[in-house]
Amino acid sequence: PFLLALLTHDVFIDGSYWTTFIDDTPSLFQMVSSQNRASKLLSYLADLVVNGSSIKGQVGFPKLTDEATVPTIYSSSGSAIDVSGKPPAGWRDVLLAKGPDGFAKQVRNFNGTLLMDTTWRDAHQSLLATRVRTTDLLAIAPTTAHALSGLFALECWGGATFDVSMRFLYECPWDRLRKLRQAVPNIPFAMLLRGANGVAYSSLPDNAIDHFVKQAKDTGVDVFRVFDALNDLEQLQVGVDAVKKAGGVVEATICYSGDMLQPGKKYNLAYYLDMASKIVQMGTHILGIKDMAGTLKPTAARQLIGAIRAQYPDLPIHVHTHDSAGTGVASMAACALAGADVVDVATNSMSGMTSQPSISALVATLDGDIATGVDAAMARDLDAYWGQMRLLYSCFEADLKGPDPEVYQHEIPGGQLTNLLFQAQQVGLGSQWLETKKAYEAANKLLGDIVKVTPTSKVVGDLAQFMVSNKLNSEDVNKLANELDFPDSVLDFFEGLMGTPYGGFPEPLRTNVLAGKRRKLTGRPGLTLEPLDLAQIRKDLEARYDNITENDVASYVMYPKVYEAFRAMQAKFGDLSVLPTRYLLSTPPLEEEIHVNIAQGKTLIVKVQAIGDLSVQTGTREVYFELNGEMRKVTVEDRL
Ligand code: 3PY
Ligand code: ZN
Repeated sequence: PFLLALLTHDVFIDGSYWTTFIDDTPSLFQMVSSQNRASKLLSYLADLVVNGSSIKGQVGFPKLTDEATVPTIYSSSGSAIDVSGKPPAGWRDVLLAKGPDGFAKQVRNFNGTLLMDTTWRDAHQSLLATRVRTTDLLAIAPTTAHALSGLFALECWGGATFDVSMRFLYECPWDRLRKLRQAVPNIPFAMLLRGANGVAYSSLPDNAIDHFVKQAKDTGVDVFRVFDALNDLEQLQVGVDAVKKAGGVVEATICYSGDMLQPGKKYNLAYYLDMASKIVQMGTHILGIKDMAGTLKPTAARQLIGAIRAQYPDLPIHVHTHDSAGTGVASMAACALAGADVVDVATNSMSGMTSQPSISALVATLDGDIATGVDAAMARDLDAYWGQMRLLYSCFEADLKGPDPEVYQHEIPGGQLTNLLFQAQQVGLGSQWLETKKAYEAANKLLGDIVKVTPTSKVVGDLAQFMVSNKLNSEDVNKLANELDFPDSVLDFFEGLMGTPYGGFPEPLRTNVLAGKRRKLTGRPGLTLEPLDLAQIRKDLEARYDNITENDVASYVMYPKVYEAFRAMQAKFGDLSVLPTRYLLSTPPLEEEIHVNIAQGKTLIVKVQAIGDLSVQTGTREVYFELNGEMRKVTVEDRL
């Protein structure tokens, strides 16, 4: 490409070049770089045209075949708001002015209940397999900064988004955070941190968590919801300490498990109050209550929040739920009435069922009683965009039809419920789904009725699927425990790599499962993990890849294999985050103009013109393109 750039340069063509022409003409290198990018992009499109989408988990094609339109929002006087201007001051301005302590105090003093919008993280994690891409978030970010300027926060990062963005969407999660931060200066950003597991599936060395959290804070996260999947306080503390050191807002969180209204429940009001007191001792700006399965019924919500509020009048309380059972709005309204300071909702088109309750439904429920700081009309108008996104990402829908009343029995967290249903639908067996839910309940009992949320929910899900596919009941598992070849996640759990469950591990099951395979950890896993040599990791990465930053080090530490695959994909196809989603997921129609902004002010206009016949000798096809008016041909292997 460099030679081509040189040979086609005007100065070369008219023969007027001079000896230092190459050194004096940096634009030649820029031309090469954009030609490289264009070639890589054409390689991706050629592969897409011949072999179909490479995005995992996709079934069918987007129902939205046009560019999504960004709605206009209007001020209370009825005039259209110019969203390219500075957005109104929000809670982030309070945070920047007063720091985390002053921010938390002001949140507690707010006369009403604030809202956190989870649309950019948990809602699409729960409904659309976490597949919403940066470009589609960025397109609505300026309008969101204006329309929802009164939000407590936008949850936009962490949880599964980190892993999925690199693994399945070929995008850099840090790049997403940085770009969104630039577009939304006024609303705090929140992330979900899995305590000592960071955003991974088991514990990492403590210094890896410190490093990751500092990067997250410096790149744009303000509020860190930190939980541990077994409510193990030692594991929780690792994440909390990391956030304190980084200067973020700490939201140390209790995972609500089961239904505390049921008599004889392991996780009852006394358990939660004890946990709350230990978290207060640990020191947190905000107390989080995370109802990941949506089993916090309105009466339980009133009792739980009421009791914590009575004991800790000054403590800000923030509640999270999923609407799986259909009670989300009622439960969050109950929390608000009982004194919660913040509750979670999602934009209407991305709410309900396994996602968070609807923002407009909750605002309407509280109307006349409790202020939320959210403009109801703007929230409604903004949602027009998300209605279109639901169509664009329709190929990742699990297609749940209504609330699942069995959630009180199986206690499957929202995101996992859609995931397991989707997998059962792929096998095509309706009965398999009912069996999976029953097996999940049985697996949970076998494991000792544990708190179920990533990564422990994966342990229960893996054991349930293992039982279904091997036709085992609970008795068989107990009897055959030392012979069975359990999934890795089950071994990790019993080894103690995810911490210790409340009430301890079930015995003799633990001993039998581990026999001859794994040791039994006694303390928290981080105590036996050597600190990482982060400077050396950086040097090693620099030797292998260009443009390594501390963000890359953090990505590699969290998911080494995923990071390597992501870089390999980038080396082959370039930065795919610039491609509009409908062209990533479905073949562009012949002759349709595809506009791709590869850099500021640099747009490629591509048309697919024809697809050649299959060459039987080479197993390849030729795809013909027009690129910015010029013909291009790409040869690609036909893998179908
Ligand atoms: C995650 O850890 O990804 C979760 O969403 C837990 O609820
Ligand atoms: Zn959630």
